[in-house]
Amino acid sequence: MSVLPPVRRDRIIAHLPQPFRQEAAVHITGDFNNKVKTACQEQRTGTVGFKISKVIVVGDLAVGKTCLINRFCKDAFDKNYKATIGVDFEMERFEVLGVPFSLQLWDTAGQERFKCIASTYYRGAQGMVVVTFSKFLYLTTGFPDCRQWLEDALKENDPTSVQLFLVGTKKDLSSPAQYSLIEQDALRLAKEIHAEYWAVSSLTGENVREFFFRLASLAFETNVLAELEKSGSRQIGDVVRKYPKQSQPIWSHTGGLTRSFSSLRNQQHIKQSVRFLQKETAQLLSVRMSAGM
Ligand SMILES: Nc1nc2c(ncn2[C@@H]2O[C@H](COP(=O)(O)OP(=O)(O)OP(=O)(O)O)[C@@H](O)[C@H]2O)c(=O)[nH]1
Ligand SMILES: [Mg+2]
Repeated sequence: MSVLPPVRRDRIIAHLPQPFRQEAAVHITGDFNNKVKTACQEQRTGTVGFKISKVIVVGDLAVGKTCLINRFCKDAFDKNYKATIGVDFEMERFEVLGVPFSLQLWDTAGQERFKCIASTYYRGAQGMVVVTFSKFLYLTTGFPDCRQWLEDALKENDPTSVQLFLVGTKKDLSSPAQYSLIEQDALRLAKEIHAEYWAVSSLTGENVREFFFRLASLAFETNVLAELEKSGSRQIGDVVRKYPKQSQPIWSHTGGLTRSFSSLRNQQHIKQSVRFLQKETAQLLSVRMSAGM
């Protein structure tokens, strides 16, 4: 029985997407790590195909966090501002090097009064996207908001294991001359906070897909490398083969991975993931109910 719908055709990643600017990338390689490619070919990616990687999107109110997520997940743009109450999330499924991979994108509220609720969702993030309105820089001096958001979000996570992105939104609102000034400072800030910088427009869609593909790919690579490290010299497939083979694949649409992970152990893993999601969804509903939504 299929638990999740198949991965959309336009969510398939076969090569590592390149950064927006080489000088603004923390991770500079032409393609996926060779070990990762081999592990995917040999279906030795452990539990990665069943994991949900959590990404939190933070930043001041009205900088464009929700629009960024909606442009990517729903290919929609709303020009009217509707503040996010507390938090919201979207799930996006990819297929990277033939392996299914899910991102859970947490859209947090920028308004000060919801910060307390939103911050309870920071924990366990593997990716963090600090969003800022690029033009703030042009109008003021620097990105004063970014450092505080980053500091707060990192308090709840291990800074060494979180991938950071700095995203400047509303690129369409800057002239090319303004934008080139903005970019110089943005690149400096990105370097300082060890984040990869992207400039996007949710209105036009410029760089939005490229950004999320890059994010998903880097998160995937990190997860596979962690699995390989965990298994050490053991072959992940060997562990799985200790368990009896099942007649029915767990997620029939996931192709190769299903064959490697038709084990009781993985059923348990799926149950854990589902329980985790149910818990977080219940919390989210109670937040919405208490906010009268
Ligand atoms: N021109 C332009 N406007 C944008 C863009 N992205 C967002 N906006 C507008 O900016 C406003 C705020 O966008 P949201 O995505 O709701 O902002 P937010 O960061 O989620 O705000 P909070 O939920 O309050 O934290 C809306 O009116 C959007 O239409 C963009 O790329 N270009
Ligand atoms: Mg919002």
